[in-house]
This record gives sequence, C-alpha cells and structure tokens, in this order.
Amino acid sequence: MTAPACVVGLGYVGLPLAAALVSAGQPVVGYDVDARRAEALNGGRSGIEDVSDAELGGLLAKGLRVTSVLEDVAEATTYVICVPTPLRDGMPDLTAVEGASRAVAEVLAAGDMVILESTTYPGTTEEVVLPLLIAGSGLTAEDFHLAYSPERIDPGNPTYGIKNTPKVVGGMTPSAAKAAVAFYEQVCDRVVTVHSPREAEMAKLLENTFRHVNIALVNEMAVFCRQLDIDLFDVIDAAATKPFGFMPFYPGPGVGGHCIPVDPSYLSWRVKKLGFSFRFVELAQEINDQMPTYTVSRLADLLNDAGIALSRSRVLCLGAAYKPGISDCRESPAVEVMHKLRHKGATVLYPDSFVPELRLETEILRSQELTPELLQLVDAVVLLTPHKDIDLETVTSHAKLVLDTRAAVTERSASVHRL
Ligand code: SAJ
Repeated sequence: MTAPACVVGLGYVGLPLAAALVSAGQPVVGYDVDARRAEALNGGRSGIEDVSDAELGGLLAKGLRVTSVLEDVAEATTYVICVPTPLRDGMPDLTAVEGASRAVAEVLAAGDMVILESTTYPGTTEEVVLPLLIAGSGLTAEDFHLAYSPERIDPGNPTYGIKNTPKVVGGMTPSAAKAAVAFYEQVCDRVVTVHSPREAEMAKLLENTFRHVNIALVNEMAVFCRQLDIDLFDVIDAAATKPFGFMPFYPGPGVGGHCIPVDPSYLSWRVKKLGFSFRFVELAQEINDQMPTYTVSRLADLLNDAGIALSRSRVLCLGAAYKPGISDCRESPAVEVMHKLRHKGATVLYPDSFVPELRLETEILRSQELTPELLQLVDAVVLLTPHKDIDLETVTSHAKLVLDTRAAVTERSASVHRL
C-alpha cells in the first residue's frame, strides 16, 4: 500500500494537485487549517473552478480526505506546501508558509519529503522552511528530503494543466531532487531539475516578472500612442507577425490577480535587502498601478466629447473578474475602475456572469443582465473583462459609447473606442 502524500493548503494550487495525484493512483490526505474548508471539500463542495464538484466527488470516492486535524496526516511520507504568499504593506507575508512548516514539522518523520510550492523569494526554502522543520521535528537536515517546485497553475486555462506544464524542481540535496522528480513524474509529463531550491524559486519569479514588466511596457506605450493617434493594439498584432524574437502583451485597465502584481514585489523586496533597487519592477508597478486612473480619464474625455459630465453619467462596466473566464476579483483592475468611477460621481452598473455580486465600499452591487434596454439606458459602456459569454454584437449595436480597454471588439465603429 503506497503511503499517502499530504497536500497542505487546498486552494487553487493544492486542490488541482491533489486531484492529479489521486487520479494517478497516489493516495492523498489534504490538510487545511480552515476546518470549514475541509468540511466543504469532504462534503463535495470544491469552490475551485478548475476542480468541479463532480470531479471532487470522484476523488472522494477514490479515497481523498481533507482534514484540519494535524494527527490525521502523520502517516503521510510526502508533504507538499501550497499555501498563499501575499504581500502585506508591500512586503512578503510568509505567515502561511511558516505556519504550514511548523505544522508539518510536528508530524515529520525520518525518510519523509517536504516540497514547498508557494511562490516566494529566493532563499525561503533554505532560510525559512528548513530551520522550522528541524526545530519542530527534532530531526536533522539529513533525516528528510526538502525541495522547492514552483506552482504553475493557470486558473481557467483550457490548454495547460498539471500534466502538460513542465515542472521545475530544486532539491536541497541531489537525493532530495531525485525523490521530488520521482514524485512529480506521477502527474507531470516533464520534470526539470535545477541546481538548488534557489534557482527554482527564482525561475518562478523571473516568469512572472517578465510578464509584469512587458505588460507595463505596452501600458506605458498605450498612453502616448493615444496622443499620437496610433492604435497600439494594431501595432502589437503587426509586431506579433514576426515569428521570432517577439512575444505579444496587450495594454489594459490594469494588472490583477494574485501572481503578476504580487510575485515581482517578492523579488524586488529581496533585492532591496542586498542594497540594490530592482528598478524594472518598481517602474512596472508604478505604470500598471496607474492604468485604472488612465482608463477613467480616457472615459471622461470620451463622455466630455459627447457633452456628458462623468460625474452625472451612468456607466456599464462589462466584467469584474481580473481576467476572462474566471470569477476571481482579487486585485481586479475592473473593480478598481468601478471604485474610481463612483468616486467621480458616476452611477456604476456591471454585468459579470462569473461574479454575481460585488462589494464596493459599503454597497453590494448585483450583476445585471446584459440586455439591449440596459445598454440603451447608460451613457457609456466600459469593456474591462471580455468573458466569452458577453455578446459583443449586442453591445455595439445598442450602446451609445463603448470604451473597449481590451480590443475585444474587432469591427471598427464610430461608437467604439480603444484605450
Ligand atoms: N494582462 C494584461 N496584458 C497582458 C496579459 C495580462 O493586461 O498582455 C493582465 C490581465 O488582464 C490580468 C493580469 O494581467 O489582469 C494577470 O493576467 P495573467 O494572464 O498573467 O494571468 P494570471 O495572473 O492568472 O497569471 C497566471 C500566472 N501563472 C502562475 O503564476 C502559475 C502566470 O505565470 C501565467 O503566465 C499566466 O497565468 C498565464 O500565462 O495565463
């Protein structure tokens, strides 16, 4: 009988990993500090879009159990830590990682393996996790394997999942790397070993900093291209015809989610501790952070051209989630734009079939049904998150004015304007 693996933290990273492992025949016991989360999962309620309730039911039938009682995971021999690493006051917050490491240390036994997946700054595995595991278990570093492997879950991605996304692994020792590779080869088609946990930690930060900086580049260009009367989306599509040496990124109303706006700050914080400033990240953050404001000012200009004051306008914001196809509103630029519009006195309505309701300060807004009547009622429509279920034809045929921040509308029209 294969000893179970324990996935610590059953969120958008841990649950898909647990699902892949169970489906591959690896018994899994999930550990989550939130007893209600454990109860919901054992009751077949996933709460994660990438794992349906039906799929969860199948996993439970195959023996998956989730617990918030530490002793229940003592028999595991591999512990994979998949807990959040947010920012607090602009600085890395490793509270969850430290808590998970202390918990695992209590049940860690000689010969076990611990793998950290949470995105974090280089050195965390060796300088934060390892000491906590040793202190809490009474073991030495030689008694167990420790590795880092960055999560590469892309919520809502229909093409790439755990199986076909290469997995990067860095072990504290060659034997730790070997054990981690064998573990992930159960569920990943390709596992890539790097020199140590530091290179693996840095690989993830490079991936997301690369996106962050390149999105900022086109965001900054969007502002001056507008002044030059140049359609930057057109320019990017033209540049993207070059089959080598270019990768398209597109401007937008801002950068949301819990990866791109957050991960690069983990790196810039660590670099600052060395006495350097990571200027690319700081500049990119500054540019991306001002895009919601730019979006509102662009709308104000368009309304003004139509003789309407923003402060007395009714604005329909299409899409609230931070990207299409998901319900996650964390750091969503669309929500930021709605906040700013309301602060300017505009009346804000929003349809988003993925987000039934939204708290904006003290008010709860409910998602509206996107109808021709609603489109005709408002002074402007801002297309922020183009979910596939938004009928753009209906929007462009009934709306007086559309600010399309994502160039989702391809047909040129006098009433449709781009960022
Ligand atoms: N965005 C732009 N312009 C772009 C691309 C994105 O404004 O050209 C905005 C999006 O609208 C969104 C934010 O940036 O608000 C983040 O979008 P994202 O496509 O990067 O999606 P995320 O945040 O889900 O990022 C995840 C990351 N995956 C992991 O960290 C494991 C990232 O590494 C992936 O590259 C990304 O998915 C992906 O490729 O979809």
